[in-house]
Amino acid sequence: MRTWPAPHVPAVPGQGGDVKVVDSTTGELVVAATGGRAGLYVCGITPYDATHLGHAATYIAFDLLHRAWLDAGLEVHYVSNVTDVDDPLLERATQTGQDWERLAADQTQLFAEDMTALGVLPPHTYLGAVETIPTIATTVGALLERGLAYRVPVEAGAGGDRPDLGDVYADISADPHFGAVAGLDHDQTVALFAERGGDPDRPGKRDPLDPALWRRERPGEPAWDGGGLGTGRPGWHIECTVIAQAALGPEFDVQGGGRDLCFPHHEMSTAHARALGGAGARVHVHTGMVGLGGEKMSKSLGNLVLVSRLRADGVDPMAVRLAVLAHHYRTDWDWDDDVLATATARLERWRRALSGNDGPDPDSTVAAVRTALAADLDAPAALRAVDSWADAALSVGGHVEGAPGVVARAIDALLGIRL
Ligand code: 5CA
Ligand code: ZN
Repeated sequence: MRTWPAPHVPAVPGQGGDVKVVDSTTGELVVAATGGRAGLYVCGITPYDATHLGHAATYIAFDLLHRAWLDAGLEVHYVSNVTDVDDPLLERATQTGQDWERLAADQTQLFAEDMTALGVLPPHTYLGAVETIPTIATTVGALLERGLAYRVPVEAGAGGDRPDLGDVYADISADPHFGAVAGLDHDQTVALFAERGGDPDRPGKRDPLDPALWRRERPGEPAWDGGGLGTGRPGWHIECTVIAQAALGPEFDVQGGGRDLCFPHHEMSTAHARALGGAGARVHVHTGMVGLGGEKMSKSLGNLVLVSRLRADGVDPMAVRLAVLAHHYRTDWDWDDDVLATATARLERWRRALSGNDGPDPDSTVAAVRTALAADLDAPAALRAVDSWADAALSVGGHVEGAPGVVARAIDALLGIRL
């Protein structure tokens, strides 16, 4: 999968310290990466509709982590996926009479353009589900061999010329740590599983929560050669497990996504990682949900504010980014015109404050931005620190030569705001 161009990250005097984030598994503030290297897996889009503000907020949140790590001198390996074949994508293509591959390719391209405009650093490894199918099929075969997965008979007409092979499901009862990521009770898990793409009522499963690893060919659905599994397509959770493990190894620092991915997706993908002998992510980080008119913004509800629409309307993407950064990544918040107007005014004010050659001493401002980001990516506090510097620059001014340049570089490198 092709990524988007990497923006330049300017050098800022000094260096950031350890970056701490709240691990959603324990609720505790922990150091996000303990060594000199950091491995980050952020779940990518399912490309059946354009990037909305909720997606943008989630990718901007992890972009802050990426930038804070770089500022702390860490070598970052950022990995992401594109779920370019899955039920919602195929359903949307059928509803709208589009070719599913065309839909996925177009929306993936639009996402790349949106991320470029928003100044999000691209992943170093970026893989689609489709291009990963051979590795996923081999992995599912290995889980079957080890007795950690089982076959479920398919209905008449399914399964191509080998219907006897059946679909393949993971056996969650084989995993004593299942449930460790989200920490939910049984009733909550079954309800969320059904709501978020699972099939608790599928006959033949050992446990209602067992997730699909390999779905056999169905009439009218795309299918690929799965070797001993028979023709079909991969399940969703195993896609992320396999991509993360291939790029980052059996254990890595952070897996991230919106809070709606905590269960079942991250619970299941981590369970699959354990079934493969690894551990998956050491820390799970989840962003709050962005809404519109009091409801979570979602492709299925259709209450979307699209990044591409705002761009087409002439909105400065940096104002969009600043509007997102005005909210802490773990809070739920609503997009509205005021949010954008406030961000636009802030951006103009910053531009004015940064337009001279001299200004107030930048060092304490840069330090305050670093401190805010290191403490659970507190972007609103970082913005307030820049506001204070801008207030001083515009009121009393200052005599430190080159101060605006230093602040501008810090805003660019750490917050991804290019003025
Ligand atoms: N392809 C899978 C992940 S492997 C997927 O969930 N794709 S998605 O397109 O539905 O969502 C992409 C990312 O945006 C996920 O991290 C999801 O949690 C996040 N997201 C979706 N809606 C919102 C929202 N309203 N607010 C914040 N984040 C959101
Ligand atoms: Zn994922």
